[in-house]
Amino acid sequence: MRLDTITLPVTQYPLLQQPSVLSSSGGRLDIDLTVSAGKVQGPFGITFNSRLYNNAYPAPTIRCRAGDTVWVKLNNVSQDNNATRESEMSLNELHHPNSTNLHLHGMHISSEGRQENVVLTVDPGFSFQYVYEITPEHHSGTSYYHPHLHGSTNLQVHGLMAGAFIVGDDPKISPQELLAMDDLVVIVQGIYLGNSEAF
Ligand SMILES: [Cu+2]
Repeated sequence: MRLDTITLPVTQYPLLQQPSVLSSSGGRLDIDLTVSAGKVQGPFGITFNSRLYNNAYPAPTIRCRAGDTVWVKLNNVSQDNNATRESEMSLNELHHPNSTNLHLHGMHISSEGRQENVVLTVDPGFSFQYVYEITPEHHSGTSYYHPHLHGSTNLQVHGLMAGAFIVGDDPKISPQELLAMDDLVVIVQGIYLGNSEAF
């Protein structure tokens, strides 16, 4: 099999842009994530309407340390759901496209109450205050956050609702060489542009 080399005109593409960063200080971070309709301008002249966190893609990077408490108020200001056929839909079929919730993918935290609770629903017009207690023993590393409401997860994640969630290295136990390095965030997402009927 022969693999052709495709040469893309590099100058047409901007350098890697970093999402904005929301960092904890003094053991605490208190932020708002607002979900609303927004326009995505992708490569190759592709533009489409989607749902975004804080009208940005990738969404802002959330940065904290082990032992922190992270308050995230999720505000859903999307339009009402189209109620058509929703009562007939099963759990994992596409339904309630503008309802959402928040999942911290890769984090080791409680799945109850106001923490990593993916059975919560935040409907359009409502807010929910998440409070994540990051244990002092939590590993450092890069995780990510995204919606996890069954029925709308696929639509929303593939519409570019995702952001990095970084637990920074512990300065007491990490080599200086690592602490001196910057974190560059790259989020790779598949974009679904199929016909989604009324949604
Ligand atoms: Cu996930």
